[in-house]
Amino acid sequence: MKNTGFIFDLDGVIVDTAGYHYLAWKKLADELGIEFTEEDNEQFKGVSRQRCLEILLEMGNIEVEPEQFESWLKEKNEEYLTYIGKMDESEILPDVPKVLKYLIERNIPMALGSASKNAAPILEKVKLKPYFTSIVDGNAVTKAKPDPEVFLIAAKDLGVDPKHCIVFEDALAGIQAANTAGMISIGIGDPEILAEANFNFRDFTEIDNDFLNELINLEN
Ligand code: B16
Ligand code: MG
Repeated sequence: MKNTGFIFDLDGVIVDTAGYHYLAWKKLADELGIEFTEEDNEQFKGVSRQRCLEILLEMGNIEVEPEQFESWLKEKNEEYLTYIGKMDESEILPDVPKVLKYLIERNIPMALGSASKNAAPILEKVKLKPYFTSIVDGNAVTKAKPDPEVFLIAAKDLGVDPKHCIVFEDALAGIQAANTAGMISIGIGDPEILAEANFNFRDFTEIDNDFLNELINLEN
């Protein structure tokens, strides 16, 4: 039988930490006198911390020295970590554990492929870390999505041919990264935004075992 691997993004797929990112960015934006709304926060999804701060400063027409930039990055992350520290299993998105259990019972190797440098502690807080053979996060990559690097490293770690990898993603850049890697992309969220995905679902409650079996046995 063909070896299939499953790769999951974190924020927006397994847990919804976008609200915490928003609160932490909003606090910094307020300090800097930059208007920052939840709508603005949409463009931060799936984007690296560094790039988020660059965008925020562009919004406020602020230019800074590298040292100040690093200090604001640190400040934002420390605020974000105060929220992460309080997370527990109740914040796992609906039916995610059901899907992870189904796959692990069938010995399907799974990896995390996230832009977040906080991915491992978050998985620990929500007690899902044992499901993943490999965690490829913002510390492991040099190029951000839509570059396929994160997913290609995950495939290598799993020992699975990229064309036999299935990627679950909530950000368009992530879908594009999966497609460029030659993987099967599954959009979780708004099907219009994620129209480039091979398959689309609003969330995991729409994914049943028949579909998972189809993915496991997909001839591609
Ligand atoms: P951190 P994902 C992404 O997670 C978030 O969607 C994005 O908003 C955040 O800026 C990025 O992680 C970096 O996070 O500050 O924790 O390193 O969707 O790629 O799992
Ligand atoms: Mg995401």
